[in-house]
Amino acid sequence: MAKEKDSKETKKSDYGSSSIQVLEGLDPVRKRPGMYIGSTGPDGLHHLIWEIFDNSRDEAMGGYCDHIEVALLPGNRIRVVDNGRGIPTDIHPKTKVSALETIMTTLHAGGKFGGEDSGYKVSGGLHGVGASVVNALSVHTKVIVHRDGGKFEQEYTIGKPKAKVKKVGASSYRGTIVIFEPDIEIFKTIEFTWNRIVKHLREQAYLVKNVRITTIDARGYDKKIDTDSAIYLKDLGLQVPSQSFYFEGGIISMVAHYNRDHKPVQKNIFYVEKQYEDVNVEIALQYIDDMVTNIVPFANNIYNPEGGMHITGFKTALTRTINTYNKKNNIMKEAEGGFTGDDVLEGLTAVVSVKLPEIQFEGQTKAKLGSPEARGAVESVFGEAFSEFLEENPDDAKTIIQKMVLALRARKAAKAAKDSILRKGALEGFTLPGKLADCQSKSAEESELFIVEGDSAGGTAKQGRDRRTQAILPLRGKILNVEKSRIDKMLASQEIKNFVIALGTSISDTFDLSKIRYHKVVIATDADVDGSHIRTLLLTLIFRYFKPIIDAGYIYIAQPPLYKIQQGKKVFYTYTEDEKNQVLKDLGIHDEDISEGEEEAPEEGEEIKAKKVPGVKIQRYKGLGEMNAEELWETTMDPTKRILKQVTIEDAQEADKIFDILMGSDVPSRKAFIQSNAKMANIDA
Ligand code: 0RA
Repeated sequence: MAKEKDSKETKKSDYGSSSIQVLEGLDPVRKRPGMYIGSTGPDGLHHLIWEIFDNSRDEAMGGYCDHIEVALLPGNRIRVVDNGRGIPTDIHPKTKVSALETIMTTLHAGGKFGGEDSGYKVSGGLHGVGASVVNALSVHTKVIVHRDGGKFEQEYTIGKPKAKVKKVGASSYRGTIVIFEPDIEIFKTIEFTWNRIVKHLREQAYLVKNVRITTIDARGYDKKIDTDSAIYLKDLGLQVPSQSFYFEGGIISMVAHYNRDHKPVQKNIFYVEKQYEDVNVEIALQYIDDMVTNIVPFANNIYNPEGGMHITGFKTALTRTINTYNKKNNIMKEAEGGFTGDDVLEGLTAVVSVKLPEIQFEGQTKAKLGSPEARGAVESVFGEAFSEFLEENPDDAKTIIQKMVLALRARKAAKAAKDSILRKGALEGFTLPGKLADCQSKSAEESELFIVEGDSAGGTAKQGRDRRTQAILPLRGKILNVEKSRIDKMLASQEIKNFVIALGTSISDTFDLSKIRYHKVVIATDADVDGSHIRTLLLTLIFRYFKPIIDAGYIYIAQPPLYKIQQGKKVFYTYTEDEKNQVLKDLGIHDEDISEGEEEAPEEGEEIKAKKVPGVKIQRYKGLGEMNAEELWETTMDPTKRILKQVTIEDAQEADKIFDILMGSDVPSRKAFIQSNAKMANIDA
């Protein structure tokens, strides 16, 4: 903590305890924790840290604090320290208790929620309700405040003060220390993820420049740590993991970090920070020599994976500014038709961060910013500043626009190719592919399409299926040779064309979900490298071109069993390692009965592994091809017995990312990915 400085005090003298509004007690938080922290799973658990950290971060954004430390302590405790003004400890006129107590025990209370003259007004909306929520969900909380020459403290048990705020000594420091232990009754399992905390805090350090953010993982430290008197634990020199972040450049550093392994097409990173009415807009961007777009949106320092109003405004202004500049300077006549939104996004890395007093998100999560005023503010601030940037950096403007011309040409070529494919009616489904063994039913609702790997698995599945409702489409193994996803290139692959025709929906402009021929599309590839490649490719294709099918819940992944266990006439299929062990136990078989080694030497190319147990045969399946038709039906296709995993957008997104790494032009990432996955060689989507 820093020594107390007078200059900090005078900055907001009216910001004492009187601006704190009082709302209600904490019972609702314990009754419905999900309402306040999103969930009581790992997300909610980590949210507690962000919530306490946010208060310190807001102090930093107000210019009152420049070092924050988040420590993981033994016994599931978290400790957050800052060198800000310290939570006021004087008596609140309305409640007659100290401001500290009010902030810690009253819902929605805190300087940040006060009136016009309260501190930096940034809260995360619904979930930004602060320290009292964390207090309510913790078995034990302690706050230590250094302020006004004294050291004060108060402790709480599930949100209730154990005693009044006490002055426990003198102090020449300023700042706040909060230590809390989440309540196991609420969270069931308490497991903090170090990497997740590091990632979040690094992101925050970019967003709040010139603030040092330290984190330290002292969970495994076996001697006592004096968490009451120590200030920053990092200074104690404990031999435990720690990280420290400080970025002078803020989001400029963030863009540079994202682009670190890429060739930039512009020399100078664009940057603007400006207030527009109530909205603060901060944007940094740089184009790289690649096709991918990476726009990273934040609203009040909360990441918005689905974008929202700020991103809409950003894209509008970007397209308009580029087209205006190009027209005026006539860099590329070819672009007379104008660049589309897609043309100007290729190869763009941008961080768009807005801050606004009354924030609204769309839907239940904070994934998408809803506040309409953010749109106009970004459009105006960014449009003006980016236009200026282009004028002032004509070399950068030229290389950026040249890159966009490439995108425009590729787009036009792809459209021509696609149009010709579509015109030929190749996808209209008049002629179903010969490889498809269709089902008899014409009702999509009851029909299922199984996509299997290779003709041999296709043959088995054809014999094993219920031909009335189940169709089989075998795909040839090596279909991965699809270049980066221009639609014409995708459709040049016969295997993919077969899949699209079998679906019946067509693709792109002519896509029509209502024409889908199966309400269950089941990807049933093997559990080996090739199998996961094909699965990844299919999920990527579906994610990029058939997202509504995922949204409709029609895409599934088959879950064939891992083991077949046979004892005499009894047969058990088990789908997990645990299940297998349970079955063996039920059969009265113990570990010592199982000897290592193959029961029968596997033939070449065959992957049956067996363990020796007298009288019992344990067979491990590696692929569907190892099963006969009856087994395949019983374990994987029979609707009354099989397990299907419904694919979510997140699964598909993940596959898309992996696909990008495997197939994309980002060579360093691909190398890193392949190296780090070489052992497993199993890209599970
Ligand atoms: C209310 C008013 C003031 C500061 C704070 C809250 C405050 C809260 C937290 C939580 C963690 N660290 C914090 N630092 C400050 C302003 C007090 C003043 O005017 O001096």
